[in-house]
Amino acid sequence: MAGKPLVIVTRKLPEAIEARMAELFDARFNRLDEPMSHDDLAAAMAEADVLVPTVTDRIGPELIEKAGPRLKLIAQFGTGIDNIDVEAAVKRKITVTNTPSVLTEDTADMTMALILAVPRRLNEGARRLRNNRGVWPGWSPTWMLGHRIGGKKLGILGMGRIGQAVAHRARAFGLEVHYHNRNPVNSVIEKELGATYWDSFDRMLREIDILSVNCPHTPATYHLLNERRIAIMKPDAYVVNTARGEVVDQDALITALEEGRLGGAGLDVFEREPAIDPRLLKLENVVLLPHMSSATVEGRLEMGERVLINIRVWMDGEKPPDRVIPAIL
Ligand code: 8YV
Repeated sequence: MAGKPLVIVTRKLPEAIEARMAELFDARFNRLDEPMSHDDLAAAMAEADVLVPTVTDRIGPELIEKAGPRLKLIAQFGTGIDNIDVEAAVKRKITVTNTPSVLTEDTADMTMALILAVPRRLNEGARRLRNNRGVWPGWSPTWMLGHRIGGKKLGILGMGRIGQAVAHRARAFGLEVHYHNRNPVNSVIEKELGATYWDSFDRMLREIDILSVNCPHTPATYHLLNERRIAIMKPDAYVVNTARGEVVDQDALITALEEGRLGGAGLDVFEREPAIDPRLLKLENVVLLPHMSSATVEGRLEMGERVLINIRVWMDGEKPPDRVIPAIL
């Protein structure tokens, strides 16, 4: 393309990334570290050649409809793209890209941290000390007992890049790996992970001790873990979610936890973020994190680099490497 494209970035990004963007593009940044309002987003989309949004921007069909004729690329800073109506964008000949792979390991690390933290009551123990200003009764044979990780059955919902990275870690901790996915993964990978494929999510749920949600949020995965399915899980099973809140019916999960029909939960994502249901805050056996599984300095820089590559390749008139193809195509 002739001249520099107008690139509008909706959120504050790492300094080094913004500096590089300022060199390469006619870049406009959001100086406030807050999501843009709907109107500001609409104004940005009316004007820009490239929009760089994040998970906190809801780019629905009505915003895409109103996009200006110059908008040709939505280069999401993030892997999940459930905040963008990709189908509507592609119909308007707007390319959508994301930043896959670079946050796989960080997200899997945090998933593993939750898989350990919930059964071992890590957060609860830490809170006891902190809330009592360091006063505790001293070691006891029966106090703060959690449950052993090794030998338990982990069920991974969604065996993509992150699911597989979780499986690798889980095996090292002696967990038996089970998974449900649209299709089984390649048999070599399956063997390497020692993973058992379950065609039926329901049947897997009945067997496992810990469920890790690692699939994207799509219309097909919305509330995949619903009231009926929670009811067939073991009453002492744990649910860990570092994917998207919408994959789990949060109300049903809370009710099951309140009624003691589940052992606990580790949640990094929620339905209706950034709102946190106050009932969750009252549950001892729930570890809550503020959507921070991919939050590492290294990861954020690599995400920014992916965004830069996608924009530059698009500027060269080529197809950006991380194009998101809607399911219908
Ligand atoms: C990102 C995420 O940081 O990439 C994702 O899908 O959920 C996050 O961890 C966020 O999406 C940034 O847009």
